[in-house]
Amino acid sequence: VPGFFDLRQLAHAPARELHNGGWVEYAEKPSRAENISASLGELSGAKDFGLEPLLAVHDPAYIDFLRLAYTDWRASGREGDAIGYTWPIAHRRDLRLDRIDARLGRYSYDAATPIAEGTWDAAYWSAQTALTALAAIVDEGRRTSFALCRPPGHHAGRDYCGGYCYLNNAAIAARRAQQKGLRVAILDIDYHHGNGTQDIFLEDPDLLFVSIHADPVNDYPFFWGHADERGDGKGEGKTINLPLPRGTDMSRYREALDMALQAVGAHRPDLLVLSFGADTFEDDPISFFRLREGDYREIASRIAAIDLPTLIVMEGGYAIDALGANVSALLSGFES
Ligand code: SP5
Ligand code: ZN
Repeated sequence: VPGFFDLRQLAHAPARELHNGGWVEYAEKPSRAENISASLGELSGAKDFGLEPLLAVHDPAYIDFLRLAYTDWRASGREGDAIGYTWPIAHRRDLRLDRIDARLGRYSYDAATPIAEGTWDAAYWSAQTALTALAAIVDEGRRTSFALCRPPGHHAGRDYCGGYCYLNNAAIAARRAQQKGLRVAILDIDYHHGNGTQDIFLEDPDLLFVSIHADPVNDYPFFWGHADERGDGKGEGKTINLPLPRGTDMSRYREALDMALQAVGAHRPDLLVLSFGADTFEDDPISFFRLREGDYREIASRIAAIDLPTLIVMEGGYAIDALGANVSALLSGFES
């Protein structure tokens, strides 16, 4: 499976995040990508497709916010990384305020997503990596490709960041594929619900979004990913959420995966985008499923069996020393 990664994605390195009422080390570290890259060997760099495919998913005012937030934070006399502390509740007025603290609240929904000096550059190249991996399939005829996206993307919506995500890499690639005339399904198998991706395609009748994740009754992001969220308007039925309990192992996961794959097949897509998080791993430090390294190979074999061109986009996974082995196990299931 050809893999793609750009060294500029390492520029994003926030120092800390708010967790359990105190500051802890930021879990989404640059070394995540380094561990995967070391395990996979040769990866190709990203081509530059510019801002246009990003703006096909994200609000232009949100993109401006991401580009300027760190500079404006420092210009307002602050130290460290930009992070909000006030968030509007769901039925907010669309106030376009200038103060950096207000913009951090307006364009994010949690305290896990600081904006550091290298954040914009890294997020930009992470998205370009997804687009480059898509081009390997669409323009070069590859069957499967792997985008080592970092920072990840699936929690980022049209006009918000959250959950270590700034630009929605999978959504940006999926939308570009749609614009090239392809019918697309997104299967999200990160431990956490892909709320940003769901929101972006919620009313889209042509794109199927299926997510298998920890039940948001107990786990982040709490306010999305419940089984009764099925899509809105013309997109009704094109969002499928399969929440699973903490402690889920491969026997239970397999049933959900087979249901998800049946729905993907029934959608008759030309392309599958797989949002892959290795935070379903048994030793993940912030998650509570019990998948093992060998299970990723089986998951991939089952996905490969529905026989679709597949773009794999990296999302979460925080057991850093095991990440490369888990990603390699997944990719090995697509090669056989
Ligand atoms: C892409 C992805 O997997 N995002 C997950 C975001 C989860 N954030 C909420 C959990 C915060 C736990 N932070 C613990 C840090 C320990 N160093
Ligand atoms: Zn996750």
